[in-house]
Amino acid sequence: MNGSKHPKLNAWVKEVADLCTPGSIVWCDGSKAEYDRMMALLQERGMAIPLTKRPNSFLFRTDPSDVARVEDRTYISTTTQGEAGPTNNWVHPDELKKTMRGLYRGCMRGRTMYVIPFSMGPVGSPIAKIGVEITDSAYVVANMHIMTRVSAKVLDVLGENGEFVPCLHSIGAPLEKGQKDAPWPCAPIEKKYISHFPEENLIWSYGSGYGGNALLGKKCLALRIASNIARREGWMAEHMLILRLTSPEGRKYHIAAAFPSACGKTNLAMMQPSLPGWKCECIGDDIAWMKIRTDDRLHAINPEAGFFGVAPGTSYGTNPMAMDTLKENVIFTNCALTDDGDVWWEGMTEETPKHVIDWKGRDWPPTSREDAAHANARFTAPARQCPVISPDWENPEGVPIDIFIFGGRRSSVVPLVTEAYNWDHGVFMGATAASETTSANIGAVGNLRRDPFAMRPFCGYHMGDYFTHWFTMGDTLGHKAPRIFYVNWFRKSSGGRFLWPGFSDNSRVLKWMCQRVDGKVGAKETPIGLMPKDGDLDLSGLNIPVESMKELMSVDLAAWKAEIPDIEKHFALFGDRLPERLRQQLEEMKKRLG
Ligand code: TSX
Ligand code: MN
Repeated sequence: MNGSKHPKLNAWVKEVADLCTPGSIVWCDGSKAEYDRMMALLQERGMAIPLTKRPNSFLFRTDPSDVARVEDRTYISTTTQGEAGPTNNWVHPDELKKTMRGLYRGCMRGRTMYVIPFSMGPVGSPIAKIGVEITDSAYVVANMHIMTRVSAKVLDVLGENGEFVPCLHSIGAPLEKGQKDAPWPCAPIEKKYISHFPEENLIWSYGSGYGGNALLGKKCLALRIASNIARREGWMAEHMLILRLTSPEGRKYHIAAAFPSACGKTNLAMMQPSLPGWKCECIGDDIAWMKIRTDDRLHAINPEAGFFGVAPGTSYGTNPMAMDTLKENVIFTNCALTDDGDVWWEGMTEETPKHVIDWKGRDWPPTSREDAAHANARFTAPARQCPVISPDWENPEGVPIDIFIFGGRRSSVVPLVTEAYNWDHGVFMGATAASETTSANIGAVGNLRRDPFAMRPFCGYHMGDYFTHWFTMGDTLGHKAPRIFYVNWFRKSSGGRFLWPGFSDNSRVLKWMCQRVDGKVGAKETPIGLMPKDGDLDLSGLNIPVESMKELMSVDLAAWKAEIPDIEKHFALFGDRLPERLRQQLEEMKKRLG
């Protein structure tokens, strides 16, 4: 392939080539042969290490400075700062483009520029969107093959004047004649920019080759840019997993759930119920695009085609379905390498291998004080390889959502499950969602961080307006709106032990939610929401002491009242764009707490 039938696309590609001056240009077709060419090239350069234990799978090690998303270098660039809001970094588009053009000038010297046409969502689906990523990284090309739908068919759908989101990416490391390439070329932190121009649906990323900074279909397009488009067009782009739960009677329920990082979202997305007769299928583990369809219900699709998951902590104990997804055709990044040519990470096996090569490429004895795999080490794996992927995961119509779940990691105060009294109360739950930071997050361990709808790093406009959009969607959906719940799998006893077994046993909580949807069980009114009545949560086959269940379900009025100043401080951040309906919800909760 060499160009498209789309004059605007061809003009943009030429404009970028004139600016970045690559050695050559390659149009990608998403084929297996192309993937193999990328991997052959990356092996030749020593960047891809083939794994003898897993067919067609490779390990990559990034530069130690390029291991995660860079939130302080991420920008929402709108004409006014007010539009970006208090949770986003902002620079005026004219200034940011001037700076970045300076960086892009000649930045692909000595490298190949790849043009990747991709679809977020099944090609041709009415909910899907097309993007074109230009990148100078073969690692990005290979990952985009797995995470999105890359193909020549995308260009056919684009035709001569179809719409696409231009996504420009460079690692920011030109290669001069005779210069030896770095093991993982990238730019220093102060030259990294992850920029979004939502007023023109445009993405410019510079200086990082890592995941969320470089695979622009995911966080940049499917969340930050799509959240803007969704608000304008009346739909939702959310940081949510999607799963289908089927009851023993064969009734299907569809659940979308938002959790901040380190709460086990991918584990829940692939969870296998401990309750006999209940079945769970995965539709997506990270992003949901949801539109109101002709039945007036909210339908969700997973815009992605793969999983870009955190490896450490993933095991046959915590997520057997993910482990089975990782048997072949996987890209591993910053995992450790075993002596027999497999990957390893902390928490993968009960026994630590006697020797591995750590993520920095050094000999690692188990006595080392450092972890062998980076805490943010990743796998990139095709969703179709998941043994419990739903047969409807690529249904272009999406699946009708019955239930929204919000949650966070709280060692105290927040009970296992509460149901919102109504949509507005549910929006309040989402807007005040909070999680205690773990070693996998930024900041001190154990701090409470408010992460509204788990969208703090991903909402591409003013978060106060985003809350308003949620109210508007609820008004449109009326009685067909999904029910909203809040969960906390992580409450601990006064003695410091987890009170709830979690994982497969979370199906017991999901079952109660389904029964609530069907009006089959009642609920207890508490100041913080509706809760299961004694005996309604199916605990058959578990032996949790009655005292533990009491502690897990308790609502400590004093502790909840003590949360209010922090919620008020959080709300104050959004200034006059905080919807009145949220303030009202806070007042009502205060009244209920007495
Ligand atoms: O993912 C988790 N989930 C959701 C699973 C579907 N994790 C792992 C979080 C780290 C990313 C959990 N950890 C969950 C959970 O529900 N619960 C816990 C806390 C916990 C940890 C270990 C035990 C129990 C609870 N072990 C035993 O009870 C033996
Ligand atoms: Mn995510």
